[in-house]
Amino acid sequence: MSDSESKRDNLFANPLGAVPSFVFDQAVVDVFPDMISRSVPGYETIISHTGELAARFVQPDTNCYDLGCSLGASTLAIGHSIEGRNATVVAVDNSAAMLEKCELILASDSATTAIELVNGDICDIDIHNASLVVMNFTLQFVPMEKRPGLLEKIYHGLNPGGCLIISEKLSFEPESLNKLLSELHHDFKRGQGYSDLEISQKRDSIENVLVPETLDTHIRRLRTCGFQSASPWFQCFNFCSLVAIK
Ligand code: GEK
Repeated sequence: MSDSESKRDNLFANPLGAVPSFVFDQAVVDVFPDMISRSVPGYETIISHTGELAARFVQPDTNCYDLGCSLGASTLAIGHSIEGRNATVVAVDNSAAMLEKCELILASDSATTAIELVNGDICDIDIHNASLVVMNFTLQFVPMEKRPGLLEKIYHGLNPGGCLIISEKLSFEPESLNKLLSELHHDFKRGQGYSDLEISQKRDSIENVLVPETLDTHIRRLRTCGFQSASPWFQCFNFCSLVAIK
């Protein structure tokens, strides 16, 4: 199996009894591409358009940040889109297992853009001279009380006109709407071959680990930070990608 291929995700296929809280460990790394593409509706679309947004926004001699890079899907989409601009992609993740495999995947890729891998917490790293910051499905894992400070740091690290992409699972109000969009997501997962047991055990495992917020909360917080504009550019069921411009 090559580094870019992934095993089928069957981590929740058998009854687990007490379901452990979800962590980004080696078992998840081994199935990650299969897991995320069968769990997140629109994942491939969001990754490829991340590259297109990078092509529009990344300026010569600046930095791009991929926060929560996992195996580098967004990093590579950006890297391929901005070749020849003398820009650097800084790819950050706090899972050592993810970064180890990410490094192998990047090493076997043809992208010539400079990529710096950082093993660290995105709440602690320095962000500066950025024309693009991407958080594809990462903010939802950051403790709620750290989210405003992280977004303020990103805002200050972006150059004027710079772009932030945030992709997230959303929650909805009222609860009836939340239930509908969540059921549509579970129908999507069933269509991708996940069983009811897998869907319910995964849901239990990410409870309190992945904490979604409403679209309104995201937009208001971005505007409070000072972003000139912020809007969803993609949504499928309860998954959304937003773009915010400084
Ligand atoms: C993709 N963006 O393929 N600091 C650093 N990394 C973190 C933190 C943190 N505080 N919290 C979580 N992570 C990728 C997918 S996955 C999304 C991103 C998912 C990392 C975590 O280790 C994991 O690799 C990633 O964020 C989230 O487009 O699995 O749903």
